[in-house]
Amino acid sequence: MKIESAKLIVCSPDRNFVTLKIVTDEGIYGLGDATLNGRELAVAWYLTEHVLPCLIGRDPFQIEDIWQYLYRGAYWRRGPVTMSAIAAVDMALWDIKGKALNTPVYNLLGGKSREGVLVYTHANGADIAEAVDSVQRHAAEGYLAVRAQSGVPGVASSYGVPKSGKPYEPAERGLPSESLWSTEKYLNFVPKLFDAVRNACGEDLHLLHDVHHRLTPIEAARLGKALEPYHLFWMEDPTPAENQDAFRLIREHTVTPIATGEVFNSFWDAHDLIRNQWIDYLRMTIVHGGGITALKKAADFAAVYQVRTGFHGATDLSPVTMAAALHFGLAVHNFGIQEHMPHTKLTDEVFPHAYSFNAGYMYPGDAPGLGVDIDEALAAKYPYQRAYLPIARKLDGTLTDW
Ligand code: EZ4
Ligand code: CO
Repeated sequence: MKIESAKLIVCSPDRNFVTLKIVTDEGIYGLGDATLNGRELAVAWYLTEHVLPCLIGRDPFQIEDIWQYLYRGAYWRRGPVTMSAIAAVDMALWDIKGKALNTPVYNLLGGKSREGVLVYTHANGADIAEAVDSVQRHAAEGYLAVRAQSGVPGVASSYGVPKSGKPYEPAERGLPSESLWSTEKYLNFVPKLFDAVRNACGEDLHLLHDVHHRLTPIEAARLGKALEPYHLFWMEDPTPAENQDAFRLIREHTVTPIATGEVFNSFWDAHDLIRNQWIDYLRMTIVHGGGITALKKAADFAAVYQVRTGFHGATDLSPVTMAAALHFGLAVHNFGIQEHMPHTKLTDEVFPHAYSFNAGYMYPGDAPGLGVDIDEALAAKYPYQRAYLPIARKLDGTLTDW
């Protein structure tokens, strides 16, 4: 089998997605997600101009060699644009191999280690009462794990809280919006939120919280300690992770489990975090981390240190990445949990898929390959629209981490 052609489908069914389609001379095709939120066209052009011409005529079964060709062969390594482009190719090749061998991708990754993939979803509210209500509603829908975020009194447009009535979607069309941030108000508030949520929901529900890189290490240590009575499943991205050593300080002060890595694009971003056991869950994603091939190696390394996976799964990860993550999560031994922020109805129509949710777990389905397709005619009706993630400023106007 040979790769005959490859193309990009850039569309915006409620939000932007960049999808790679690789077609073989046997008529089998594979899909890969190349969506990098707010920087979509950089990846699309990187693929179109620099990567796709090199793929034509290659054997799509040689996934490892093609990965090395695109990684080492570029000379310039790492970075979100490069690694998302490599990931898209990698996903499409695993999809093709599964279809050619008539088996779901989880079978190519070692087979089922479990029957379903535990997922957590997002609950949020403008205040504590609304947030508690939202957690309870998601638990009633069957979720066994829920992330709770709430508006912080005195801080307009807090992370994770939607503008009235709409589901939360961080990227917005047009230029970047601005949100405000106060560490002091947040740190005083969050323990009260989890006291209320835990009291209302009992001991069994898994509760998670995303700090979204807003704290210094010592502030994160204080928060982790304050949240210990509510035994969170994890505290996410407590501090930016460019300096992996920052997590040592947090670890020395609290037993609240820590998850990080949704912005990582290389195993090396996580190397010290894992080998020093400063984190409990690795949030790298298949799309931004270089594909299934790269993440399998990262997960296997993490397994040696009892670090589990907890992959990013917000709406900017397309249904193709979602499917890849579910196959991966069903197979690897050290799977922990998978984030699930459901896509809109329109997105699901553009990407028909075999995966499903039932009673707290997701299932990749048994279709060959990844089990996701794209309706190109429908996608064409929703052209790309420029969109950005917000930026954040402190109350005095200083730009800070969003
Ligand atoms: O900020 O998906 O855990 N989920 C998150 C998301 C991310 C966006 C970035 O594109 O942190 O809200
Ligand atoms: Co996050």
